[in-house]
Amino acid sequence: MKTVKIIIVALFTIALGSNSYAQMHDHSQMDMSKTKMDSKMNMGTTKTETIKVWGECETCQAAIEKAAKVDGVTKANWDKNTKILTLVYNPSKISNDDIQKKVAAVGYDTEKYKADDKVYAKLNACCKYPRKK
Ligand SMILES: [Cu+2]
Repeated sequence: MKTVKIIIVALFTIALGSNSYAQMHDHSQMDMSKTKMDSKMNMGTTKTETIKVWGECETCQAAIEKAAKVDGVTKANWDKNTKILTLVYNPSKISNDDIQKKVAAVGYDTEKYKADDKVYAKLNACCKYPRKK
């Protein structure tokens, strides 16, 4: 057990040593490893964005979040007071526009896409938000 610990410490020392060596002598390599680390911390390539989505109540919230949470979207939270939908998604899998289209498709206007009048008409009475012009 002790030997394993020593080996781990030794490996760490080597890794840290070679890393600082690279930082001192090769700036391009340093930048590369930094970028790699940043993307790892972001779980790959996720993006956080907020969009305005018109709606009224908790029912709207559930519908909006469900519609927005498609493949590639890791987080979709809509605030009924601010009408802001916060998205965390992978832009290589889906675009902000496509997510907005999904939300509009279930009856809620987004800042870029307007829901179909027929779909809007089918919303619960409590969900009939004042529509944007
Ligand atoms: Cu509602």
